Order: sequence, then C-alpha cells, then structure tokens
Amino acid sequence: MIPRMFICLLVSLATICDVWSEPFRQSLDGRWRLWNSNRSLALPARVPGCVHSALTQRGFIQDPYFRFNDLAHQWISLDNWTYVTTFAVSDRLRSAQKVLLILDGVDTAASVWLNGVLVGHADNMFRQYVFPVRELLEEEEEENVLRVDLLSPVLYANERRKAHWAYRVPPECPPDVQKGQCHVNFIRKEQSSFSWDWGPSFPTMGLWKGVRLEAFDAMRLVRFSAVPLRNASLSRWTVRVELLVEALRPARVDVTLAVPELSSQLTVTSQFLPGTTRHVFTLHVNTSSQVRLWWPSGLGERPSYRLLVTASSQDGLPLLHTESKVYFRTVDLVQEPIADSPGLSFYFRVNGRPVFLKGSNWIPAHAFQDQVTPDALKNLLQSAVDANMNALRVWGGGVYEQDVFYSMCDEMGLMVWQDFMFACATYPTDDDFINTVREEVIQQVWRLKSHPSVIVWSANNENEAALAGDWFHIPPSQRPTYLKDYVTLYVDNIRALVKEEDPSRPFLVSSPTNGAKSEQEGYVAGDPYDPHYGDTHFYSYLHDCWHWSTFPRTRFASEYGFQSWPSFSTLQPVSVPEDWSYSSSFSAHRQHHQDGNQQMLQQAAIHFHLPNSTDPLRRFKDTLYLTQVMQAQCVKTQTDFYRRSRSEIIDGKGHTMGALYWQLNDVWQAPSWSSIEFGGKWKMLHYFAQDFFADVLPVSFEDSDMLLIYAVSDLSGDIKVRAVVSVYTWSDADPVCTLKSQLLPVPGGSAVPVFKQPVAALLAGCGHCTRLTCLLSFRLEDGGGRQQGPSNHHFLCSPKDAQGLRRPNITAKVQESSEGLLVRLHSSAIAPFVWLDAGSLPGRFSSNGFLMLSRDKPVVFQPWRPTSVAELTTSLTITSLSDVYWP
Ligand code: BMA
Repeated sequence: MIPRMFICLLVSLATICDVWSEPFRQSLDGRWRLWNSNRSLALPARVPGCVHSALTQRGFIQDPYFRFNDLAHQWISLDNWTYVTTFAVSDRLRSAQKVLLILDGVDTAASVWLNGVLVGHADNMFRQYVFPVRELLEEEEEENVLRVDLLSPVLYANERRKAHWAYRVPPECPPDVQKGQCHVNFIRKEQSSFSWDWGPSFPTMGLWKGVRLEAFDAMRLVRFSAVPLRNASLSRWTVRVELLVEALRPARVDVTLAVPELSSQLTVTSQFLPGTTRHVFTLHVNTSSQVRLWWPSGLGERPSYRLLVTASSQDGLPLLHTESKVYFRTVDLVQEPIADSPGLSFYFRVNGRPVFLKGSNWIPAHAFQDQVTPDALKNLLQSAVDANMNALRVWGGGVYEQDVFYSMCDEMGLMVWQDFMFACATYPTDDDFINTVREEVIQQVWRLKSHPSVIVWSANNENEAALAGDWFHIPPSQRPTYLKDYVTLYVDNIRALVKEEDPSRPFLVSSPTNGAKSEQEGYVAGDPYDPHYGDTHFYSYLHDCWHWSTFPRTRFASEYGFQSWPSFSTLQPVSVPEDWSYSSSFSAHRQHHQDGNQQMLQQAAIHFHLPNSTDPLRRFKDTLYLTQVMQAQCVKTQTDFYRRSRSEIIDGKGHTMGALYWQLNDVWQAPSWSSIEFGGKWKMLHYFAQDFFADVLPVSFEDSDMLLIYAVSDLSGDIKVRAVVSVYTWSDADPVCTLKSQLLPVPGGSAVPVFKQPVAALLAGCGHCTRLTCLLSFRLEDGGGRQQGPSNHHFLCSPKDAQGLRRPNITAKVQESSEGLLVRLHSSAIAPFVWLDAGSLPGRFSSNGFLMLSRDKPVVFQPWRPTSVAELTTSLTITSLSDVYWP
C-alpha cells in the first residue's frame, strides 16, 4: 500500500528544512486502559483492538466463540466503554505548525477527548477521523490524556431508529434464528456484526485501526492514488496521479513523477494553495516502452512498476517523497446485445480479453477484526488461488478489507468485486447518514483505486432485489418513498461520487442487478434476477441439486451455494461432549439459517443414505462428513453447469461468464455455505473447487437420456482434445470398457461438446452394465494421449441405489517425501468421496474427497506447521461414503 507520508517544512519559499525532513508521526497504538460505564470493569486493552478481545485476553470473559457464549456475552455491547491512553510529546512535535490526531478506525459511535476537551465525534467505522489538536497538547514531558468514549452500538442504533419517526426502515430486526440485534442499518458498522445467517451477534466496540499524531509545518499529503489508464485510440498508457495536499501557506512546488523502468518522467511546477486541495497529474508512458500487463491468475503474469513521486520547493528542498507500485491493466464490463438472445451480455474484459470469473464470496474472517492477521488473510487468499479461483467478491455486509488484503490480491491475480457495505436492508437517507456515507465512499475509493485487483464497484448487496421482491412488505402507497431513498443513497450519492473519484472501472448499483436494464427501469428492475441481464443470486435447498435444469442459465452467477458443517476438529475446541450430536441444542444454536440443519439432511437424503451408526459420536461425525459431501457435489454440479454455459445460448439464455459461489470463508465455527472452515481447514467443497475451476475441464450432463461431455477451456490458445470415457462397475476397480471421441478443436475461452451418446446405447455396448451397476469416469486427452485438465465422473444413479458398492477398507501408510508427507492409500474396492482428515493438525492434502477408482493412490499432505510421520499417522482418519451407512 501507498505509504502516507512526508512532512517536511517549508517555512517560506526561501526555506529551510530546519527541523525535520522526514514524516513526523507519533504512534499512539499499544497499551491503553479500558473501562465500562460504571467502572466496575477496568483493564488494559491493546489498540488496535476491541472490547471483546480485551476482555478475553485479560481473562474477564471466556472465549466468545465457545458454545453459547455469544448469548452470555450480550451485555458487553449493551454497555458504553471508554478507552484511555496517556502520552507525552516532544517539544519538536508540539512546536509544529499543525498537529493532527488521526484515528484510522473507530468502531463506532464515539466522542474523542484530549486533556478533557472534546475534539470531535465519530459515527462510522469505515472512515478515518482527523482532528487538529496542537493547541490542546501539554508541554514537553507533561502527560496528555486521550480518551475515546464509545456508545453501545446496539443502543445507539436503537436511538437512531427512534429519531427516524416518520417511517420504518426495515428490516427492523434479524430473524429470531440469528439471535441478533436490531436496527443495524442505522449505524455505519459491519452489518453482519449484529448477526447474520452464518454468523454470531458480536456488535464490537473499539479502536480497530491505528491511532497517531501527525505534525507538520508546511504541508502534508492527505491522500494519494495512481491509476494507469489506456487511451485506446492513441494506443498509449498514462498514469493518473492524484495528490490531496493540506498546505498551511501558499507554495510553488516542483512535482516529479517517474516510472524509471519505462523511462517516463514528468516534472511540473504547481501552486499549492493553503487548505486542502487536489492536484492531478498525468504521466505519459514513453511510447517506445513495452508495458507489461497485469493479468488475473491463470492468464499471465503480474509485473509491477515503481512509481516515484517527489515534490520539492523551487530551491530544491525536498517536501515530499513517496513511491508506490503501479500495475497496468484495463477492465470493462461489457453489456451489449447478443445474437439469438433478448437482453444484454454481462462479462468482464481484462486487457481486451473476455474473462470468466471463477471464485467465491468473501465475508469477514473474524468477528473481531483485530484478530485477523496478515498470515490468516494470506492463507485464505492462497487457498483461493490454489483452488484455481481468479476472483472474489468482497460482500457488502462485512468490512472494506485491510490494505494488505488488496495488495495480496494484486500480487496473486485475484480480481476483486468490491461491494460498498450495505446489505439486505433499506437504509435511512437523512443528512447525517448521507454525509457520513459520502465521506466513507470518498475515503474508501481513494484508498483502493490504485489496486488493479479491484475490477468493479458495486453499491450494495441485494437491496435492489429486496425492493423489487418486496421482502419487507412495504405498503404500495409507501413504495415511492423507499424507491426514492434507494436512488438517493446508491445513485445520487454513491454512484455520483464513485464516477467522480474513480471513472477507471465499472460501477454497479447492486448485486444481483440487471445492470444497464435496471438503470433504465429507474434502478429497481421488475425482476433483478432476470437471467437475460446482469448477475444473479440463486439458492434452492430442497430441489435435487444434481438436476442442472433447476439452475438459472444466467449471464453471471455471483452467488449460489449450499450449507455444510465444519469438521469435528474445528468444532471440538468450542464445544463439550454433550454438544456432539446433530440434534443437540449446540447444533441448533450454531445454525443461523432457518431450518438449515434439516435442509442439509433432506438434500443429502435425495442421493445418499443418512448415517446410521449406533455409536452417537460416530454418527455425529459421519453426519458432518455427509453434509460436506452433499455441499461439494451440489456446488460442483452447479458450477459445472455455469462453466459449460459459457459459449451457448439456449432459449435466449446463456453466455455465462462468472461463477462465484457463496461463500469462501467462515467467521466462526458453525454450519455455513463456506468452503473453508474457520481456522483455514479446507472443506470437501474447496478440494472440489480445485478441479471444477481448473482451466481445462471436462463436464458431463444428461439431457433426456443423452449423455453429453463438454470440454471447457479458459486458456488463451486453442487446443485439440478428445473425451475418454471409462465405464466401471461399482464393484470393481478395473474399467469394463473405455470409449474415445474424435479429436476436436476447442478454441481458447470456450465450452464445446466433444462427446454425445444415448446412455442406453453406451451401457448396452458395455457388458452387463445398467444405471444401477455402473458409473462413468472421463477425461480429456490431446492428440499425443496426454491428459488435459482433471478427470471427472458421472453417476448414473444415486449412490444410495448403487448395486455392488462395498466397504472399501482403505488403509494408509505415511512416509516422508520431498513435497510433504506422502500418504499411500490402498483400497479393496471402488470408494466414492474418500475423505482424509488430519484432525487438528493444520495443513492440506494434494487431493481429497475423491472418487477412488484404483486400488492404490498417493496423496501428499502439506503441513502448515512442523509435524512428523508419527503425528500424521495418529491424527489421520479416512472415511468414504459406504463407511457412514452399513445395514
Ligand atoms: C446471500 C448473501 C448473504 C447470505 C447468503 C446466504 O443472499 O448475500 O446475505 O448470507 O445469501 O443466505
């Protein structure tokens, strides 16, 4: 991220940098004191931090995530809390012309006092607050007292609701099953912190980002951005550099911008006027330089260039020096007519090339943001890339992520669909609210717009759909009021600001939306889920998820998914033995989606026998496993469908160009739609994603008893492949027969049918196969017989009806290898959904949840901490489908 910076001094134009020429800051992070309103609790507290974290770290409360503690700890956010620190400042700092107190993140409703004087208020956790404090600071060596009084966010939101007496702003409260707090839409804080359908209610309070003093005599850089832009008609690049400068007196300043590697440099003389002013500079990249482009993961490299920015007084004294990384790429969102289809396309073009977005939705990685470490973020983002994802949507009910999140996405090639933080609600539009949102938007857009990974802004999550579908039962007579509020907030304010601050990338008003069509309809379309336009969210828990025909053939699937439970090793530290059953009150408590636990079993029962062990613990673990099998198979089927719909238009629908399933990560240990458990352990779905997001993929489906196999390719170049289909009986690890199709061309970025045969004919030609006794495994092969992409499989019946499936009695032998610990598996029979679980030993397997069609299979375990053959051997458990049910 761009360092915020410099303070040197220009005392006059003939000046001296007499006191300091480097940035002068004093951090106030570290150990503060914290107490509640009646001071019955007083304790040391770290900043950045929050009340819940401080109480936990000091042993005042038990782990908030343990069992039912979210309920037991509700009192915390019903109280008001005070953070206090004392500090001395040097004479040098105090004698600066201006000293600012800068709070990078206040959560949320607060008043800030320095030495007994009120310096200001805060009401928005997504803003930085800056207060001038020079006059309030004590002499050198004297103690200054900085105090931040935080109001209970729950009571504050309630008060704001009461003050908004003219009409309600629904939903007033979350559903009872979420055990949350009401009126979160009245407070600019993480919306899911008052509970969500996958998360607990922990309305946090605290100073969740840094606090510091910043001193200067002449000027300071408030904000900085560098956005490369491509002029297509001139075929050249420029870098638009913006500086927001606060100057105390007028100054003529020489600003130099340089990208040395591209031999591009610009020096201009600018007049910096007193006050805060914006300075925009355009650096033309030398046309003879070969600019290397930033590409999303899987499509190329991501070279960065160093942009140097310096400013100096006219007699050469340095005033400013900063540098940042610049990556060159273009992005467009293409919405244009498509042949044979009503509606408009909806896809992203990066560097002129259509890109299918493959990935998931990102939610906050922890209820207490101060506990989200760069390592934890890295592990999650690396897991996304390792599962062949190229995109994540930072969902609008959480937080704008940390700087390091976006830098890592830049480096890893993960494209970010960035929502503004509004979700599943209507919002007030009174002046206070709009004004704080406006400042939030300006700050966040400036902070993030230099990142190539951010490819689209989107103003909210599902709020267009909520109005269109009348989720909140708004009487028809009042509807115009809500529509007007919607347009006021997202269009007249957020959109207008973003267009002004960052015209370099597309903007959407909502997700899901019909995009351009919604705009024509006054921003709230009759049906924002129309598959002919924009993006869709689609959830259906009880329809058989193996039937692809139930899925919308959408232009872009930005949300879809199924729940599962995390593994036992993730639940164990936050539960006790009496909790370890699917019908325990703990299992009900952690489920925040109405009927979610039942829905998982109902969906699983369509194709699988439910666990029937008489040992209660075994049965619980088997049930956790089966929910993961169900989820993995459902999301795979749906994703396969979206990927094969890339090139086709059927009944006017298709050209799908995005599959972002709901959701990547978890906020706590509970059932949810995630593919990664809290703590980083991959669920079976995440292992499946590695395959179903592979660049080259064979996909099968049946259409009226016709078996079709498509070759899907996200590669740049064309390939030639054939499908190789092997037919197995459930009872034998050797294929009964193998069929091969013609070698066919598959252009880069397309999905092409490569195999077509009636199922009946295929089975008839293959021994005594029936739908119940046989299954198919298939792969793609090039002309030289080399496999392209992962293999895939096709069940001809539900596994619960399969004839010949036996218990495989899989054994494992662990040994050291150069890549990690090698697990040699041996099976006596075909085994579906083979699941290796290393318990609480952190790490991941090279492959997992697979269909074992051979007697022997090597799998590598990569540990995330030092371990040994002995430890993995002891921790390892192996489950396959037929282990969970045996009559
Ligand atoms: C979508 C999301 C979230 C929610 C998820 C699962 O609507 O936007 O609000 O968690 O579905 O219900």
